[in-house]
Amino acid sequence: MKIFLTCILSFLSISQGWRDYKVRKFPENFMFGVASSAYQVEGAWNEDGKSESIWDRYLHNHPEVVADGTNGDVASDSYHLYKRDVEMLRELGVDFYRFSISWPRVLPTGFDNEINIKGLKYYENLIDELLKYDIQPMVTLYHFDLPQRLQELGGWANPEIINWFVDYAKVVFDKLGPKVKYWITINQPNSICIDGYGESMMAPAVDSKGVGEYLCIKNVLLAHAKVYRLYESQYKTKHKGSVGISLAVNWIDPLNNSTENSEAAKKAREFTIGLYMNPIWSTKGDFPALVKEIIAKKSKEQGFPRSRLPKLIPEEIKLLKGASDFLGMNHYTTSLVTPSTQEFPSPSFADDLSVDFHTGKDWIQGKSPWLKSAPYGLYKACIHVNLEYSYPRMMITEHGWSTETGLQDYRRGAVIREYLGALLLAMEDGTDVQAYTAWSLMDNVEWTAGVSERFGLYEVDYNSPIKKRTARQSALIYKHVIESRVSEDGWFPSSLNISITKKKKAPVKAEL
Ligand code: PNW
Repeated sequence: MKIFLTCILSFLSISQGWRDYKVRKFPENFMFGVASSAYQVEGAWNEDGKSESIWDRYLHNHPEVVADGTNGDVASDSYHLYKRDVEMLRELGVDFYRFSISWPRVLPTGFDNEINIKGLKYYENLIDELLKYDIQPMVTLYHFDLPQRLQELGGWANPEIINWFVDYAKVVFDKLGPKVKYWITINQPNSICIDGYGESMMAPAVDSKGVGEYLCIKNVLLAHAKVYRLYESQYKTKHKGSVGISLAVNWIDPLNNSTENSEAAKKAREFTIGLYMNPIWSTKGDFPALVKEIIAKKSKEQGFPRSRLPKLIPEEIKLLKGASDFLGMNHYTTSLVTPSTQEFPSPSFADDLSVDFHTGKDWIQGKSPWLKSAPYGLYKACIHVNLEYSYPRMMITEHGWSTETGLQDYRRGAVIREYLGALLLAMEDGTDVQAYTAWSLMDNVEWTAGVSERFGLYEVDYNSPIKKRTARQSALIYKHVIESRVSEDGWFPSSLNISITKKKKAPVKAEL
């Protein structure tokens, strides 16, 4: 009888694309962490010698762009309350804490001619407090808060920023390097460049649509690569750390399997993932051929003398290729696309991309308009990256869910567990993932959404003078996951129906 049932079940699982039921566990050396970023939690925007960042300037001058008029002047006040933050990390039992360094806190002029010792000391104190409790720091050098002084010189659109970023990284590596094993150079180039220089959704809100985004992307990637090479040649042997970059790798599927929609999805993946991954992880290097072709063609039609996407010269291609010890994957959501029927401003990134985004029928909606839960998307994103880029080492450096205020956040806990379930399946199928990071440790200033969208495992009471932090239900769920190393035992990707056709390397164990 038992054998009979097993046969039926396996038949069902194969025919439905389901996986066998078993408890899947994260390996012992897998690391669980949580993340935050300087502007979003620190506050103390002008204390102890810190200078103005582009976010200070933007939200001071334009409070109207923020949903609830808040800004990061005080935020969660982590600059003063970091010991409480470490207490929370200990409660959760995380292996590491991903936080970012504020460039204008460390180098008030933006340059390394003047080092703000007090600013550096803050990060040293935080790191010491973490290490005291055996929590590894994972340090992001740049999470959106450029010194305003450098913006006045063009910010990420000026190629000189590559040198400025290297100078800044040197200061940080010299001071904090011996204590840090995991470095992220830059967080989400797409937010910096597309949203900051095209769509005006993020600081510096420079509207240079169709041109500035691509200058920025090239400079961001080269700045990352130069800092990677700096660490590799001057610090790696003595500090024994690794350096990666965090990219937004959301999943994109066609709305249905029509040829046009499938092509639109492929194009959208090249514009949102390939544009950043190709130069570092593809065997050929360079920007994706399809992206180069589309932008060159449109630029010509628009009367530009050359492509708006700058070229990468052979030395740059060489510098970029392989310039990362791991891929930091920030994964939040999935979208379905069709070729666009809209008129976009021309030139613009949106026009170059020309797809319309849709959402799946039964996908649950987060508080943020762009956020829907579709755990299978994380699985597919991992498999895509494996097949396109030969199984890179990865860390999930962000994944999270937004809600209203309130401690009963059942959905956040459920979403984290479901996504971890998907991750376990991707790992079973050969994905080399070393870490998962929940965004975020606590509520924080969600850029122009202010504090109207809460991402925290801990709620922050912004009205309380001590910015009281209280564990939400999801904090307890995540703590349990970390302790047991088991996620949603019963999570099956029932909506998953893909076949792995291109196998490049051995570790694929199971096929769907
Ligand atoms: C990330 N999307 O941004 C950032 O790294 C964080 O600073 C931010 O607070 C967090 O995720 C939540 O938003 C994203 O549209 C912004 O898919 C947009 C998307 C994803 C991540």
